[in-house]
Amino acid sequence: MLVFDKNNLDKQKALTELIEGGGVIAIKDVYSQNQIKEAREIVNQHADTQEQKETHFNAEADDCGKINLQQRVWNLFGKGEVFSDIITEDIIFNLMSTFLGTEFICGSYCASRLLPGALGQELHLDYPYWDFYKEETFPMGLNSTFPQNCQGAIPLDDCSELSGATAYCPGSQKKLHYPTKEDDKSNIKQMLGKPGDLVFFNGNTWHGAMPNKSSHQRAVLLIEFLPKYVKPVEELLSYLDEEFLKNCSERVRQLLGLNYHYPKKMDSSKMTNDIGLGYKAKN
Ligand SMILES: O=C(O)CCC(=O)C(=O)O
Ligand SMILES: [Fe+2]
Repeated sequence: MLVFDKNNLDKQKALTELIEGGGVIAIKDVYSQNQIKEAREIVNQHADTQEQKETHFNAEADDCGKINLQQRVWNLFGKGEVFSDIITEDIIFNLMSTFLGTEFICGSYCASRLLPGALGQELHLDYPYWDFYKEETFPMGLNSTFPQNCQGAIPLDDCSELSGATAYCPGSQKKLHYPTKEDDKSNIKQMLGKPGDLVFFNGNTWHGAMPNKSSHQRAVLLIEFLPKYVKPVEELLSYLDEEFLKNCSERVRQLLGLNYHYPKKMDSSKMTNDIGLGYKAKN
C-alpha cells in the first residue's frame, strides 16, 4: 500500500498506483481526532440502537448466526454535519476530480462496524458492482483500463491485522474478474490504518473485511465515488429533508448528483435548449 503524508502527496503517483499499481493508497492523518471522535460516537449510537440493516458478502456469518456482529450505518449525509465536513475534504476533491472527472459524485456513504468475533466478508469487488459474479449481465469487453469508481475508507478505530482491517489483493484491479475459490490470492495484504487516515482503493480490487479477533470494535467510513454518469448503489436523496438540501454546500450538492440532471423528465420539463457546443459558445 503506497502511503503518503498529508502535505507530501504526489497526485500523479497516487492516481497511477490506483490503476496500474497495487490499487490502494493511504494518506496519513487527514482528519483531526475530534472529527473522528464525533463521527465514531454518532456511528456507534446508530449501530447500537437501530435494527440490523442490510449488509453484503456475509454468507458465512449468516450461516453461523453471527451476522449481528457485522453492522452498517447507511446514508451518513443525514446523520450529522461532521459527515459532510469529512467527505468534502480538499484532498478528496483534488484526487477524485482528476480520477473520475470534476463533476464526480458519491454513490454510497456508510459505516462498516465489526464487533469482536465478527467473521468478516468473502473477498469481492465493489465495482462494477457487488453482483459482478453475474458477468453475463454486464457489457461485453468491459475492462479496467480507466477508472469508473473509487472507494474511500476512513478508519474510526485502529484497523490492524487483529481487528479485521480490510484485506485486498494488490494488482487484482487490473483483471476485472470476480474472485472465486480457484483464484490465487496468495499475495493478500491488509489496509492497515489509524483513526484519521484516508484510504482510497480502486473498486475493481479484490477485497473484504477480515475477522475481528481483537477485543475492540473496528469501524470504518466507506464511501463510493463515481463519475457523474454511473448509477449509485445507495439511494441517498430520499432520506434527506428539505432543510438539509437547502443548506448543504456546493460540494455536497455535487456529491448527491444534484448538479447533473440526467435522467431527466424530458416530457414534462420546461424547454431549455442548452446542450451542444453551439450553446456553450453563447454562454
Ligand atoms: O468493512 C470492510 O472492511 C470492507 C467493507 C466492504 O468491502 C464492503 O462493504 O463492500
Ligand atoms: Fe467492498
